[in-house]
Amino acid sequence: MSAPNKSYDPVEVEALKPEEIERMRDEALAAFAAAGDLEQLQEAKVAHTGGTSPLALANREIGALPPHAKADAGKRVGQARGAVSKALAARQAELEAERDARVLVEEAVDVTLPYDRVPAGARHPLTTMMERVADVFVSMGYEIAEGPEVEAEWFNFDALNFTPDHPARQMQDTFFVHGAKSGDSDGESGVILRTHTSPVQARALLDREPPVYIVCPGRVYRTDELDATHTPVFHQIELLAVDEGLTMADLKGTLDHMVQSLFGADMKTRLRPNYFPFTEPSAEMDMLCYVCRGESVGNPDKACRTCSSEGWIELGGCGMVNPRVLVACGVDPEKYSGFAFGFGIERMLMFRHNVEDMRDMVEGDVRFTRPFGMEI
Ligand code: FA5
Repeated sequence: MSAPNKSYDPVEVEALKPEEIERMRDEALAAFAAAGDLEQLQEAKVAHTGGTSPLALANREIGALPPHAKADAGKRVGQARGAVSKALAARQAELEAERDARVLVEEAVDVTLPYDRVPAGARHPLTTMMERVADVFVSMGYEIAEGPEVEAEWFNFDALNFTPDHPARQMQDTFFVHGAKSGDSDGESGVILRTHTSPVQARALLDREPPVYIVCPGRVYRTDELDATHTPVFHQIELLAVDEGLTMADLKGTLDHMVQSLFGADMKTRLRPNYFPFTEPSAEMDMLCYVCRGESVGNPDKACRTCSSEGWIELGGCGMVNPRVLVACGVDPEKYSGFAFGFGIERMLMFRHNVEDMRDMVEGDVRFTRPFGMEI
């Protein structure tokens, strides 16, 4: 409080008496302290700092004081109002902190609780890989063709120029559903699980008139043991083109286009002589190593695990359709020629995504499929 001023009568205005102002201040401070939550504090704030609060009204009275008394009264009211707004801010911060702490507890989520929602599924990477390859050919105008997995021996072998004593027909390579009926004068075909997608070549040629451009993704079966690089049930993609004037150059161009679409514009393929009964000439097709692009060859500093530093990866088999197959399917080999190729999707997935063990693809563990994304 200021020093007594003889020419000033503090009793001139009741509301500005020093003890009155102290009372107003103390009441405000007590109301703030008593407010138990932010709502009550808001009410106390309106009552003690609002336009009609005692201190605001007292402030207005200052104007009515004689000039010599204004400064002293103004100082007292100002100090009281300052103390009130400081106490209000402090209590506000206190109550907000309490509220935040309470909300954190009340709205806490236990992320370790067992989760009862069914996780969204996704297609297997083998399926999406197969579709991706098929799409390359669909965009070139090829048609998707299908054939049965339980297949007539005739389509799987005879129509494709496999001789009756070909080793692939043996029980150790092929799952037989039942063999040819013995003593059957019509020589009725046995029934097997198809060992490759090539029987769809014969089915497509019997179904359609050339020109024929088909791509066939599908599941095939062999009596191979399940190991890191083999499975008894796997997937192949078959391609067949039969038209007038097709040559090995068309085959090579198509293969290059496929690997460039799937692996990048600098990709290329190479052909190595091979033998398949249903193509002549036949070749093994390799593509430039997807990882080292051939740079690991003769370069121990850049050794490549994907291609064992050979620079090339084996993709599958291919060749010009054997005229005997065309004849067996009623197509004139004098007029038409064709090319075909087929390869394994599991092997492609292995080297494209560095999968070291093929068994991971068939065990159905989502920890394997999840990194491929939830593509549907
Ligand atoms: C064939 O199956 C021929 N039908 C391919 C063909 C089509 C040649 C058209 C000419 C014209 P092959 O037996 O090599 O060929 O098998 C092709 C691919 O299937 C192999 O390169 C390999 O990638 C895959 N494959 C073969 N056996 C298995 C297996 N047990 N597990 C996983 N993939 C396999």
